[in-house]
Amino acid sequence: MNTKTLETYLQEKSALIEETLDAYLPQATETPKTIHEAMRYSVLGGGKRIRPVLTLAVSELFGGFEEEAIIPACAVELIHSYSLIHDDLPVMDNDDTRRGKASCHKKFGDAIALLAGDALLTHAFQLLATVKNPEKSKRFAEVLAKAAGTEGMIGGQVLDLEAATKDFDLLKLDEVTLRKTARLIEVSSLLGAISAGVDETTERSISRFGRYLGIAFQVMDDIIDRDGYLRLMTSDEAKNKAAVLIQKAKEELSPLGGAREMLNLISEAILNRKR
Ligand code: GRG
Repeated sequence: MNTKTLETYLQEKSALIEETLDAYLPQATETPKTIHEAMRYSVLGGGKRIRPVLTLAVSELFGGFEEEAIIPACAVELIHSYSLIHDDLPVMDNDDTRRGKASCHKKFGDAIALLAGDALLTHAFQLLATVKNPEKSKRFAEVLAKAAGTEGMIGGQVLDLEAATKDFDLLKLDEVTLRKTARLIEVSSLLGAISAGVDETTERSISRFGRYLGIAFQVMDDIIDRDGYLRLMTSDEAKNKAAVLIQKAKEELSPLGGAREMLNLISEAILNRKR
């Protein structure tokens, strides 16, 4: 399998994700229109879709059904999109642009952007409630809430805010990264495994795989933005840290058997990413 194949795979999965998100998001014509427009504006037509692609690719590795995995895949992308809207707000990072266009609050105002984020978070769980298998529906909601809440992304964001006013060391930065970025990427992988119905040991391996990938993803993000880890190490050292993590991620996959080629390629693409 070569880069071209990965590119085609990502294009195909992104198209499916876009189509499904489009179908499940409220129409912009539904009242109140502004909030629906803001939700659709922020979710559709942009982003690398790395998290939902991981859900689909992990499910595929274990022979899961794509039509089942696409629901948790879209739910995780809705949560990710909400976090970006809120992170761009003036009370957080105050960013004017996101995904190559005006950030949600720049286009719709702070109040609608805040509410659009809230609505996307709510909508993610509404989507999971549509899963026919009640056990899976419950597990999806449970693991996603944990990864997005104070144990994960929100907790990481708080630690990050606090770190800005305190001493910053590698241990603290690793903890922020684990919670703020890696937990959501970890759960994206785990959702695919749960969807495919794997055993507990395999779930744990896949979680570790996603966690290593998630930390590496943030390290690479910091290299691209010349921020975060680059405040504590050189770019070469950071790249080396990411490479070790990607290697560990791939090692988690190797005992699992199956056609791991695509997940290996996705892992390598994270290490080589330029955006
Ligand atoms: C809930 C306010 C709030 C924040 C949570 C996730 C987060 C913390 C903030 C978002 C900003 C940020 C830089 C997060 C780190 C994770 C990260 C690198 C996000 C960007 O993800 P990509 O590159 O974005 O996958 P696209 O646009 O491709 O989906």
